[in-house]
Amino acid sequence: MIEPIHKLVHRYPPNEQGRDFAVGDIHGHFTLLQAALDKAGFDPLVDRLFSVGDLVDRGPECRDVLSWLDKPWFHPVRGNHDDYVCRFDTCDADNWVYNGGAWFAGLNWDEQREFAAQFNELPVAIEVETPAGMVGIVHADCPFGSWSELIAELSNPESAKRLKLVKNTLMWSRSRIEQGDTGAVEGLVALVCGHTPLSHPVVLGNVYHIDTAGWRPGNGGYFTLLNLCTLEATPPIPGKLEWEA
Ligand SMILES: [Mn+2]
Repeated sequence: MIEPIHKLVHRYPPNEQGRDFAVGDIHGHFTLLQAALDKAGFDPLVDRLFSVGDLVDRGPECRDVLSWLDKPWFHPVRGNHDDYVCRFDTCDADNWVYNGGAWFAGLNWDEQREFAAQFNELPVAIEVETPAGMVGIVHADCPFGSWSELIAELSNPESAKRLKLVKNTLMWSRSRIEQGDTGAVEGLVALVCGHTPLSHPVVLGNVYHIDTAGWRPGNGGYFTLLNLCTLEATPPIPGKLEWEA
């Protein structure tokens, strides 16, 4: 069955009151995330936090995700790890556990179904209007050269098989960052994605890769908060100018 657009793409109007931030993969480290928000002076009354997904697996606080999904200012897309939760009764469980999913196996059946129900509400793409223009958010990459093509495909996919391929790239692809592809995604001032852990954020064309492995603090990882209006990062992106040449 084809999912309707409102389930796959969420749209947000400009934030007239406060600031909008995006953050990279979280992987069950909500205490560390909150510390990064506090450091940036995040105000939950007016600011909004968009997440590139991968909310769970690997970290110690995966169960806390439900209370975060309740927060009216927290807006994640679905990452490949979140998609395991959506498909918990049909996915390759051994592969999932190998990739950090053991916490889910420790839940009882009712809890597993509750997590899956909530994760199935997560969109695979978010668009946010800002004074500078439209910002797109996906977990891994946009499979098309233009944002409107993606939205059209998600709204009215040619086939269920093709929708599966599109979602696969949205949640799993690393080819843009691995190949250093500087091609822009047209129709956006910025596309923000995570999925590939980096020592610092990397900007290729108008695509911002912001997973600085805040979920791996022992190895020097930290959370990057990207301001969606100014496209400035906290902490700042070192060497950003050479990537923009
Ligand atoms: Mn991922």
